[in-house]
Amino acid sequence: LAVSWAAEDLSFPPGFRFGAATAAYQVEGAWNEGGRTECTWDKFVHEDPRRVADQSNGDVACNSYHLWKKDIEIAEELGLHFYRFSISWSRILPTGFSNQINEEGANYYSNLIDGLLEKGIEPLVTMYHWDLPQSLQDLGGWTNPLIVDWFEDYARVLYNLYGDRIKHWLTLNEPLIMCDGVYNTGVFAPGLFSPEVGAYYCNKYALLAHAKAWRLYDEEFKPKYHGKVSLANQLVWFDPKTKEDEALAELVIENCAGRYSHAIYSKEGGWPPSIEKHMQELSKKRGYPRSMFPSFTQEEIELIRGTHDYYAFNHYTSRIVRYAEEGEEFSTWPLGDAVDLNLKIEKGEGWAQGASSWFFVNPPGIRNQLIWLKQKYGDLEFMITENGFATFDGRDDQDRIQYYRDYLEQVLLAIKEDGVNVTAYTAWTLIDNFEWMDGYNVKFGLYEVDFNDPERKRTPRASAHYYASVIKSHSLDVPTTRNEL
Ligand code: GBH
Repeated sequence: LAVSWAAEDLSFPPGFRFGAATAAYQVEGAWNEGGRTECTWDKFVHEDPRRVADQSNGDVACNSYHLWKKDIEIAEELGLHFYRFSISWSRILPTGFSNQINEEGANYYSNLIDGLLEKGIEPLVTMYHWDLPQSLQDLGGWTNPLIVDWFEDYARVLYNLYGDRIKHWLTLNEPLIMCDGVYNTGVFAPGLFSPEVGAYYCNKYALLAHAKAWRLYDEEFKPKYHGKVSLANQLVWFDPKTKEDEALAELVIENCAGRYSHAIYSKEGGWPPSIEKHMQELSKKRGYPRSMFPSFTQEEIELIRGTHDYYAFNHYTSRIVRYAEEGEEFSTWPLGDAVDLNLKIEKGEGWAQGASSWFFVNPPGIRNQLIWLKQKYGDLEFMITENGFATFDGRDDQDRIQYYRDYLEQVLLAIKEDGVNVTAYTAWTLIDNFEWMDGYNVKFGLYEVDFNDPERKRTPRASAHYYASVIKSHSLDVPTTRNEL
């Protein structure tokens, strides 16, 4: 894999595009306004506020439901080419099902889309960013095979409402977190813990739901709207500690990236063979009569295979993988239960840490990830749909600027030295928002939000000025020290 060096030519290819992202539950607020019904995150945080570090919730958040025009102003000020936001399922479909469309909710997104287009900013839509209607969760949510149809119905509603104006869709944000993150840890909504079964059933139905939504667009909407549909994977990069650990690191990468990609992007389709085999053996060992990891039928393999128009992924951090030494306690897989692999997952030496416990800085990770994906799945179009840095308070965020600079440089190297076709980069996030279990303690925003102010005033950080100048010059050849918009 790549050795990292400094890029000489710091300009981005002419068509390369820059954006920023948010997600509905993290910014909108208005949780019970305008016909929106309860989602899993509402219930999760209301039921027991201690689930969130500062006992906060997304009831008001950035109040973007009312302040969306401010968000568009910010996007314009930054010079964004596109703005990625997500749609709240229960704002559009109060029953969770498509029998009833909430007009007020539908209008909210329609106005947001039109407002962005008026400013020449492309709206990029995520259909699902973890806020499942509670009504569907009560029926089993992502472990119920019927979710595949419910999601397809929801997707149809969205294509009908907005398909004329949306050119890039993402079906699911980070199925790894939706499934492994939820069921293997119990710390994400809906707070269920089922590492041996829940995570893997969710994994299967998430892929099928994506595939159905993709095929629906491809058959009925693409001919008239010519848009592209994908899903946004969460990819953590893993380096082997030594040469002896290489095969182990590869297995861990397959468990993180492959389990949500192989079925869609590989030529043969289906689960990554190494993972399927491992899970079969493990299931046997644990006394299950069949694999905990549900298999696909041939028909399902064909349904999922090839359901992409581009490869989208979110990336923040890396880890080092090695075999555990004798007597040492094993690590779990990323976001997983201990699956009887004698491995250790650690941070690398000298890696800086961001404000989140999981956040370690390793810029070459994003380049290695891109190279791996290209080698594995071919010369696809890649869009980075999230990347950004976690801090605590403060507006002079030089460490965030450094993170953006160094990660973007590695993206440039992947494009120029490794020939990876990366066409877009998305900063997480436009404005500080509800950072899930970290509440409002941890900040990812280019703009600071004052959560004590009823107006939720948004103020640019130093990194906002930096990102704006990168976009404007279409290059990293800009000063990293504070400069004005
Ligand atoms: C993204 O998730 C989300 O899409 C976004 O909503 C969120 O605000 C943003 O990132 C910042 O957190 O290194 O193996 O311990 C990221 C979800 C979950 C990614 C925990 C890293 C740790 C995995 N993160 N995960 S590991």
